[in-house]
Amino acid sequence: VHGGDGLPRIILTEPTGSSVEVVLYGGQVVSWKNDKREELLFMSSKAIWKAPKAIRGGIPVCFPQFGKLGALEQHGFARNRLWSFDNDPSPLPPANNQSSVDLILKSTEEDLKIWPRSFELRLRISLSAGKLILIPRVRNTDSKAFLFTFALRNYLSVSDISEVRVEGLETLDYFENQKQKERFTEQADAITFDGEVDRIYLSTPTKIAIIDHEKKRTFVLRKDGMPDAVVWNPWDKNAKAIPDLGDEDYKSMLCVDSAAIENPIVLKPFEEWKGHQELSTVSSSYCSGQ
Ligand code: TA6
Repeated sequence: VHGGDGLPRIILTEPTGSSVEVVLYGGQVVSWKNDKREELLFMSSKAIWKAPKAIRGGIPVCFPQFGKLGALEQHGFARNRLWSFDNDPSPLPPANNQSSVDLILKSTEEDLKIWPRSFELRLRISLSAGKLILIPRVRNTDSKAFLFTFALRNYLSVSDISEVRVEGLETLDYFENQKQKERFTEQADAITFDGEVDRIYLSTPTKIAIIDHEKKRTFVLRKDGMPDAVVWNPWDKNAKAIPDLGDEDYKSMLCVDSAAIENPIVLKPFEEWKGHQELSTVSSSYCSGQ
């Protein structure tokens, strides 16, 4: 299916009426709507839907490097490459009532010049009622071991960032603004927002709740194989400096990412790493202790 912006889109639907839209550019989820047809993911009002940059919104894949921590471009190159359909996704049979698509990115000759490691990066995207599951896998197809950092960057759509609370990261250590030198410890009971936040929370629980009071909606993020969680909102000043982000867009977005950053993942030849992320939503009666 072709979207209005010209990029071909894969659309997954399920019987209750929710849907997901995926583009091969970046292997990126760009929309997730619930059964009431409300959009759950943020997409920038100034998003640019073409190379060379990643699309600002949805769920970009950061690989083989998160942030600027290595020699590669910020957040690696997987998010601005054209992925393909994966014809060999056999080890993961789809569960009942799920609609899925399997994508793959393989290193090209060009990629090998900037990151000389041959790999296969797979992403299964599955939709069921109220739930979006992403399963990334990385296979080392090289003759030597390599390591990488990784993140699924979830741009969540929120009604008003000042009214949002994140639970599940309290008392954890974190790095500030991508600087991996000094560790801080979270003191707050829950994270709230009144200015820029750009933190990598380390070794988090597998469940994080993002509570949007105004919308009476809670996102529940469950993750496996990706021990860290990045929380990012640029706030007003930084938002103005990001060309593909509307000046006011920061108010309606929050990134909470599933990530493996502090301890890079090491793969020997022929080994495969697998992660798992599940996003779901519940309405306001949700109690975070449950
Ligand atoms: O959260 C990490 C971070 O690198 C921030 O510092 C901020 O710059 C953001 O990601 C956006 O990165 P991007 O390359 O998508 O503009």
